[in-house]
Amino acid sequence: MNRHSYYKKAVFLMAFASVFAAGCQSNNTETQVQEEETQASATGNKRYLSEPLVTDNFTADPSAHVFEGKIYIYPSHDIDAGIPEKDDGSHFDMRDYHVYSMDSVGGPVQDHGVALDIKDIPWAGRQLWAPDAAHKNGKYYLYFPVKDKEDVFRIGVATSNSPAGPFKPEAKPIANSYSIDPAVYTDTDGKSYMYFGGIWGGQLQRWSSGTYNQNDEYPADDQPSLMPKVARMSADMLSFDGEVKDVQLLDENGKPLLTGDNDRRFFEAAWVHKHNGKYYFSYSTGDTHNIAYATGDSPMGPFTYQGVILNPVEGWTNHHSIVEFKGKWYLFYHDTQRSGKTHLRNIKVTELQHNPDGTIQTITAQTEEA
Ligand code: FUB
Repeated sequence: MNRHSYYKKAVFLMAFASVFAAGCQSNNTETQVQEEETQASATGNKRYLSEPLVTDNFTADPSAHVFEGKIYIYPSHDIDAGIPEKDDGSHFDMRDYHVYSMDSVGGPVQDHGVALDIKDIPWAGRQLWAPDAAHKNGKYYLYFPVKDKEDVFRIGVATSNSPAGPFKPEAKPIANSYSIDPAVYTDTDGKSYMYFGGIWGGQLQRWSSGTYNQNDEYPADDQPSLMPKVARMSADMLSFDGEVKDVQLLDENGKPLLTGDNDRRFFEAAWVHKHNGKYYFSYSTGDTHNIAYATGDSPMGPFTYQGVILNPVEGWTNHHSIVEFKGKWYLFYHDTQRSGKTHLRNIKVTELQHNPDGTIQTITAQTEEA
């Protein structure tokens, strides 16, 4: 399968980023990276669609929601932990979450401080990856993937009375949860669903048999690809109500997308939004890392592939969220503008347009001038 070409692509992009971030290579501290970011931007001849929303922390994987009349953002908090770059993503060694809020897009961004720390999660081992949040029954829920003490990614939940936290984690991970990138969508009828899964560092390829297998197993290129997962949430939002199912991503002929279809098949970063009665399932693709979307008539799927929302961004990961606020739709995403390093990202926002026929206009986050 494409694991090795995927790794080569990451190496290529890292090399590109290193040239782009000339002068940043020999040091790893955030302060030094900050001092050199202006120079890095200037040497790259790049034009960015949006500027970083946060500049005193590195942030990624922004899950945005409207709570209490504001936009709240739940990102990963990237750090340089000094872990060497590794094929399994060990260098993405994040240890806490900060929550951010904005009264308006373009206005000031407030940092609400540490909302959850890995040392307060009794079952956690390492690597707090992309979180999401939800609101129900007057409570706020933070969903987070982290490796347990056996180094297997599981998904946990923590609760708070405030969207800003701090959040108190449950004693155990959500039963039957695995892999990464939880995204919780609450439908207009009040039912909630968790979408999750991520390939390669996210370990989804180790769960094909239904139980964890130390070895990576990928379907052949001409076989249906690994699909993201979905589960209904229980009324108290703390567990799955029923079994975990595949989210079927189909092509224009109603056939499952194939492993070899790298431009369209699932990789990671699931998100669901609803527009004009249609459900939009969006995600990062194959080894190409477009943010693509597929649409369907039920939150459980199936979803039919439609196109690209966001072309690949600088830095090889691509992870987004989509939210409506005061009558406009926004795409939150990240890139590596500030650091030029794949694991030190910065979150951004731009407007997203649905066309009258329900398709979404493709966004390009950066252009390079000759
Ligand atoms: O931030 C760590 C991982 O990188 C996320 O879980 C993935 O979606 C990718 O953005």
